[in-house]
Amino acid sequence: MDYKGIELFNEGIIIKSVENFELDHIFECGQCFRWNKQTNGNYIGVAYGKVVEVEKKDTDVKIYNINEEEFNDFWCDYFDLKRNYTAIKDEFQKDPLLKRSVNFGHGIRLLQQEPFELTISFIISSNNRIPMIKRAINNLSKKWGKEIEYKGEMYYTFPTAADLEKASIEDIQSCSLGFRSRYVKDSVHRIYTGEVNLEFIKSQDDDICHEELKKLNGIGPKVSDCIMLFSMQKYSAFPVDVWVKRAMQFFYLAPDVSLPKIRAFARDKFENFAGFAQQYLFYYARENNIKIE
Ligand code: 8HG
Repeated sequence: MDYKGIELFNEGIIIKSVENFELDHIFECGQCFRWNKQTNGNYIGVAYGKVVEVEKKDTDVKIYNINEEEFNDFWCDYFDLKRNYTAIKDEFQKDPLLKRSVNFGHGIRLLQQEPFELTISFIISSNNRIPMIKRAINNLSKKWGKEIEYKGEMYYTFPTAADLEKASIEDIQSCSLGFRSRYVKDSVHRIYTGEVNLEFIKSQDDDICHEELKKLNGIGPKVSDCIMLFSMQKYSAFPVDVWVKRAMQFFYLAPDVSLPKIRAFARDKFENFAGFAQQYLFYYARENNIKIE
């Protein structure tokens, strides 16, 4: 457990003495698209149909707009608070190469996000940049999600498969999804009809989960790894995008290694913790704009 307990305050709950929890590291490390930094440093996000605000105060974390029951039933796992990240980092820090990335992103935690939202979001992520991905997801949510007011502002939940099934291909295109629109349309339909069951896929072991997700159009190995890592708790996943490729080349491998070889090397090296290693590497490489000669 990475926290001591919780207390209540009038607007939500306070998680006491939290370890390994930095807002910027968690929300900017590439795993989520619906959390935004506010001018006061807090983050506001929409997840599982709720608007939630998070603030860090010394070693306490305040979560606005949730109650104790919701924390215990749900948000505690969403923030992966039962996991001991110190133990993971201690192991990684034995590797002098990984140590630099771990120290840099020391407050990263992998959020346990919603499988449908992440499937659609990471289909949108292919060949795309994070600000554009965020914009497209926001457009879809505005058009097909549910409106919720928080502190006088309007927020939108991520649409359900039933909500999105109503959207035509033109509607989806108008949300700036480009060539990914037809992949989203097709995946939504197959999930909506039950032909593809994400909960069943989530219940399978890592390799089957990876293969099953790839059966959807628009999902290759990298997108499949992101979905299983960020919403299905499959921690042997090692998504290799351009940043992780550069980081692996920079730290471990020759420059001409192929993506599947990088993935295999990392899964062999980090085993069931590959996904955590990947996140420290992705955040380090992207924030420091590392380049390979
Ligand atoms: O957390 C991520 N890890 C990896 N390996 N790739 C990611 C993450 N988040 C994210 O958006 N991507 C992909 O990287 C999507 C997009 O193709 C690119 C943006 O830098």
